[in-house]
Amino acid sequence: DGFFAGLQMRRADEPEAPVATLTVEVLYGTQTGNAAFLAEQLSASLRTSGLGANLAELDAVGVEQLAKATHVVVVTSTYGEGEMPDDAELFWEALSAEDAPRLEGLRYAVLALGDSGYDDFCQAGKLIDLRLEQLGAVRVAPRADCDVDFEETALAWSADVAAILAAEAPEGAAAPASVPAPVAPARARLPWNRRTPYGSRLAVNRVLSRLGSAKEIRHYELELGDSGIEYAAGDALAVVPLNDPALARRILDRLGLRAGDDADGATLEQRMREDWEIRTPSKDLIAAIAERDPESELAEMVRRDDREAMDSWLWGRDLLDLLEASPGVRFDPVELAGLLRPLQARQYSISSSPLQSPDRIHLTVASVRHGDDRVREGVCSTFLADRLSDDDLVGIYPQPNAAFSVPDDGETPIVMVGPGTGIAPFRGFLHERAESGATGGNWLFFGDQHRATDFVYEEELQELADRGVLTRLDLAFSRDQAEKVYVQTLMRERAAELYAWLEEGASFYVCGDASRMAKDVERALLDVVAQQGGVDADGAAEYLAQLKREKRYVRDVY
Ligand code: 2AM
Repeated sequence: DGFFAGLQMRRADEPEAPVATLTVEVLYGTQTGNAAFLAEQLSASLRTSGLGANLAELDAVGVEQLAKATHVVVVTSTYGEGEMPDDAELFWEALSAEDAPRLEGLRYAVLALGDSGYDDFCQAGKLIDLRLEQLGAVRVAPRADCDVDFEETALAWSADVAAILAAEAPEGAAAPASVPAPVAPARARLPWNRRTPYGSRLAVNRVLSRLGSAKEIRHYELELGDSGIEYAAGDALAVVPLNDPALARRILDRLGLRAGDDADGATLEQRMREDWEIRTPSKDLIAAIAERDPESELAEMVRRDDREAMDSWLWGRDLLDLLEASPGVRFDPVELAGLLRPLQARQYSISSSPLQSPDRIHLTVASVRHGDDRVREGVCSTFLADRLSDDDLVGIYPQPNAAFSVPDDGETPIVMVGPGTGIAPFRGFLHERAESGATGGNWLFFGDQHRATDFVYEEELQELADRGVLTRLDLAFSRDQAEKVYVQTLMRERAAELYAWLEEGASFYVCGDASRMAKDVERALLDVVAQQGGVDADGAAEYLAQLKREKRYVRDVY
């Protein structure tokens, strides 16, 4: 009676597991693959300790199926402003419905991944945890909320939960001590990671946008050398930046600290440069400044707990701005170390295909710079753009994104919507389809502010069109006419054709801005389906849900 029996596969080299005495459904919701990876490891640990483990995406599971299970572990990330990851949306819709079935027989635990830089930290995991409880399920272990450096918390939690579940098995499950440390498979699968990134040479750094553009979009090529890194079109690359040393020095000056002071075995300046986020203030740091400068505007907002006012005040301000607004505030090096978050690697969608560029990963990145009096710069985009000399190596590691890939079947048509730097993975897709001889149609919606300055990769796209690879190109340059024209405007104008492509089995991809563009594109898609398919809003929503289930509506949005 395997709930997902088909997924319970045993590799030939795995030892024969004893007959499982208890089966755990290990369900994940993932945006970049971290939650899937952790769920996979947990499943492996459970199996090694003699339990059954069925691994599946949340969206692959119906709530009725959940009602039949005895034990479930949910590992989910959160994306955007507290939203479910794309492969957990359908699950959440069903679980949060008023008529969701009671789950009294179910015992569960939730591991939540998130980023404490956002207000709705770990929101997806929190919601699922609470809803399962409301439906009568019994929590066997407290939820853990992991921040961006999730490894340690996640591994400790997984070991605890594996032990608790093993103890719940009626008999025969191995003692928790035998649960293997899941670190080993992590290394085997991902030889390069945040702690040990591969040092890559930046071979190309070229500006794509033309003079006069509001943006600075660059093309980068990073050498893979002897790293052994393999990648797929649609994957992401993590880049480990270094902070701007001039900014680090200004912050230290402002705090009255000396660059050469010792901070845990390194100089303060070095740690500012390599280890901590010094551009965006952490919540702890904001609270600490407010506490030491109770008369400040910031302190007033913290006291009122006014999120909106705070967000708009913080917009465009960096850590140095906060310190300058509260000039009396001082921290010693130990306090500072406690208040700054670890420097994160930044992830970029890869813009090349391994078939066309096996030895170099290409990135297409907008340099973030704003401010008049003092230019505030994006940490990693300007590290790549400005701060690397020819001898410097850049720390990188791959972040596979198997969900965002060209269809296995080359005959399947694809529709790609990627304005701005959202074009990145689709350049990779087009190269991939060209090199693999895929015959399915390739339709790209691209756009930006102005054709004259922002039409990146114009010649290359033209050439792909001439070769018959790029079957259709629809361009939305929003500011070249009085009325705004966006990618979704063109989708609506081409409704009949777009719907015909979907009906022919096309996959539909979206990449780029999550906060507005991706939402508007989804609305346009729903309208196209309703209008052309002759269905109401519910019918269109179901059509889209079906595309999602078939992995034919996939997004890489941020
Ligand atoms: P705008 O800035 O002229 O309004 C890339 O940034 C492109 O996305 C720009 O042309 C920008 O137009 C456009 N854009 C802004 N908001 C958008 C939205 N909600 N949907 C789609 N495109 C949008």
